[in-house]
Amino acid sequence: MAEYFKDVKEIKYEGPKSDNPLAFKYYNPDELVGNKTMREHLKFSVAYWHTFTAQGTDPFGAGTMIRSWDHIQDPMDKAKVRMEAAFEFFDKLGVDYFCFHDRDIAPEGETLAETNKNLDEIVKIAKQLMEDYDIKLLWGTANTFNNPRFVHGAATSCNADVFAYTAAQIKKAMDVTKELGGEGYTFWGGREGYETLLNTDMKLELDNYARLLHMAVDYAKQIGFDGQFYIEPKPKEPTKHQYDFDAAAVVAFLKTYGLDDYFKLNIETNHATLAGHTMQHELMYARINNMLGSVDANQGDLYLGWDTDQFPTDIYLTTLVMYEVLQAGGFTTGGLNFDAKVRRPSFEPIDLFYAHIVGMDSFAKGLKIAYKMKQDGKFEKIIADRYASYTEGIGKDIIEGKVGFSELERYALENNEIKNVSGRQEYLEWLLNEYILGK
Ligand code: XLS
Ligand code: NI
Ligand code: NI
Repeated sequence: MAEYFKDVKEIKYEGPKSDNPLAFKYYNPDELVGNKTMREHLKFSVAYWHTFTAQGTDPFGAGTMIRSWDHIQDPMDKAKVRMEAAFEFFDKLGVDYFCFHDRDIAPEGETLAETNKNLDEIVKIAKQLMEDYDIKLLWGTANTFNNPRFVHGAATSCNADVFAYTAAQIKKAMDVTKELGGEGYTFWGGREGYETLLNTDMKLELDNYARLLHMAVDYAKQIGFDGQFYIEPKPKEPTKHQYDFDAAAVVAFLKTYGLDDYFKLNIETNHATLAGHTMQHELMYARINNMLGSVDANQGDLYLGWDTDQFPTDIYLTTLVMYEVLQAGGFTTGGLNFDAKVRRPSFEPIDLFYAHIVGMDSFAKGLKIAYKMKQDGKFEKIIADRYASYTEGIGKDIIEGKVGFSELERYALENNEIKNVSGRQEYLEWLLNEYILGK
């Protein structure tokens, strides 16, 4: 097999003193953090679309990426070579997982039948490579947003033929995910939303979206796919409003339509930001609803209002993400998928390594800090103390449902002096800094 990333050898752990940018300073895969190794905690995954398919286009400019498969004309030949290159990359980087959309890995044909045939051919190659390199599929998904047929949405399109096509495409993507032993299957509603309510039957669109998800649940049972289903919230982009707006909207949707037993959430940092939330908020919301499934690890740009999907480098972010993940008991089926792309001017192949390495090191460091925070239990204790009033007296009665308005009125009338204590935010931010900066 040809070598595609000739300038790079296997990326190794060299420790914090190393100044080699092609080595890990913090990610030491077999190092124990608690009773799990870093590799088991973090479950890193590479996103095929950003790293291997995307060319660096933006609304104002053409692709810039230089890739060793650029010269190949035939789309199937290109898809095959790219797949081989991808596995060399996963292997050199030392990740255990990847994620893909059906259309990232194989080109569309003239008809759906031909498209499916193309996909089957590439999946066969992927399966072999997965075995050869011992790489697993974190989740698969279908791209039901790029092709012009999805102009009005996919499951939420006004056009029933598009709904049918979407179902057929997802059915196939689920087959393929199962074939590759995928640990999950993600629904990201790229165009499941609207541009204007003046032409939109919101009730029908939401009902139809739920109908499609129920069909997916039924089909999973039919074929014996036992991977985890995820919904990935995002408030907007490409549509003006997406129905899977944020974790809260998705949890409510799943409960409304009786789907909550079958889905967890795949939370992405930049989507949280677009929804006006912190990533910690989204993760916590998912966690307290037992729906924290997986993470699309990236970060946005403070000064740009769209999904820039940058590689995560912010240690405050990675620490708080891992703190939530640890609070949830760690990943089971999910992991940290780098749904992130190199900047358009970072067009050389080596930039792909630099990008993933800084992302992995940032999360490794975040994991270690978060683990210490959790072990010390200081934040948990502060929260427990803050709500102590609910563990005795009237608070306990409230929690236990022993009192109603009349009893509470009687209590309040007798209790004229209410005393509050400080929320200590600045102290807590100091405490977080203590952990981040280390002693
Ligand atoms: C786009 C989404 C997408 C999903 C997979 O913003 O993040 O990449 O993760 O369809
Ligand atoms: Ni994503
Ligand atoms: Ni995104």
